[in-house]
Amino acid sequence: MNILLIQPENLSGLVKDRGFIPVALLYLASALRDHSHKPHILDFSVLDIPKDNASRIAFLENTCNAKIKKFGVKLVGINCFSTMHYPLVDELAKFIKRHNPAVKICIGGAHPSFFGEEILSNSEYIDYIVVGEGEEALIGLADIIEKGDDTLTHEADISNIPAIIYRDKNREILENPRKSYIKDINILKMPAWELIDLTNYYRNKVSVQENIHTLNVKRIQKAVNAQLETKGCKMTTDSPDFLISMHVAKEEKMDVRAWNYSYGGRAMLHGGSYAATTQYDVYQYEEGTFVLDFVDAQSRELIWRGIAQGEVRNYSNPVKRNERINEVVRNVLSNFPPVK
Ligand code: B12
Repeated sequence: MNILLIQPENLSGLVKDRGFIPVALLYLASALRDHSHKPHILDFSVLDIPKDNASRIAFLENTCNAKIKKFGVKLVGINCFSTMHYPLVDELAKFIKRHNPAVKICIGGAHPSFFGEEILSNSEYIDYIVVGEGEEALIGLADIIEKGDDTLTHEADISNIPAIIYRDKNREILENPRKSYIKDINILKMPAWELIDLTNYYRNKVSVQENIHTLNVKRIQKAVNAQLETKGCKMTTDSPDFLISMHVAKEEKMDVRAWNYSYGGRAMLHGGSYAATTQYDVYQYEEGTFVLDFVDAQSRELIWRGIAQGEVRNYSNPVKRNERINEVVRNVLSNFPPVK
């Protein structure tokens, strides 16, 4: 059965960055898939939500409804990450029910795990709450809904689902106890990463793999720019000769797709033209590796690469850290430009 899993938009005023990896939904999706269901993820945290309220509501409604219609969805699961997310979750449930009254809505996450009963007492739109780990409960619910809505009124079926809060046919709120927590998390399937586009979650265009403090990225860029200026290259947005992509690997043995710009590597534009050399695709780097790739602006071929290993560390003293960054960058760029 097709199931739509939704992460609400970002908390306004709290979160400036776009995109929170919907870890819970990815785990739930892989569990559902393992039981022959077809999950789809709709992550509003990576979408550009219109600011004006009427347009915002229309956008949320239309986006949900289009997915529900496209996949013939009968069950929607919404992640309620925190208490602050709850108004967004209830609002989404309302928008969905307004156009799809037969669609069942289930929510889970930190807030509903503690306030499930209150939520069902007050919300007209939410049908089920899952308390705590949601894999088994959501699969159980999906299996029942797939058989047809009527079976939901059969208490025998639903009472077998652990850790779920629901209304019976008299609209009385019932809570099934949790049997136990998942004792061996290794039984869980890997999150269904392929259901999202990871590039949507990069921070400030620095990839998840490059995971380094934004300020350090800025310092390194500044140092690179200063070095390149001494070599006669000027930053430009107008017909550049080459692009630069920077990668910093903090953890051991990290794959870095070195110059695929669609991965959002931070590109800076400079003037000056250089000969092409060999092209690389995937690398493994040890902790603290700092890589600067120069890519031909036209052909997108790698023309030069500078690597420093074990050089990127956390310095508590900002002056020392800046000196170190400048030194590392100077060393890396000492052989640039390559001899034609
Ligand atoms: C990692 C984490 C973060 C990361 C999130 C990384 C990411 N995903 O991108 C960061 C650091 C960014 C973060 C930020 C915040 N966090 Co935080 N975070 C956590 C933490 C430690 C783990 C959450 C997690 O990913 N767990 C792993 C997944 C697999 O488990 P899960 O989310 O619980 O999901 C399972 C179940 O809940 C359930 N489930 C979840 N959703 C759904 C949906 C359906 C349909 C179903 C059926 C089941 C279900 O099934 C899932 C799989 O078993 C929790 C504490 C904790 N130990 O849970 C706090 C926690 C969730 N965070 C909390 C808070 C408050 C925040 C912030 C609001 C803090 C702030 N003021 O900025 C922000 C909000 C971020 C946002 N999204 O807007 C609180 C929420 C408490 C509350 N009642 O509000 C928690 C509980 C910490 C705490 N004890 O205070 N957080």
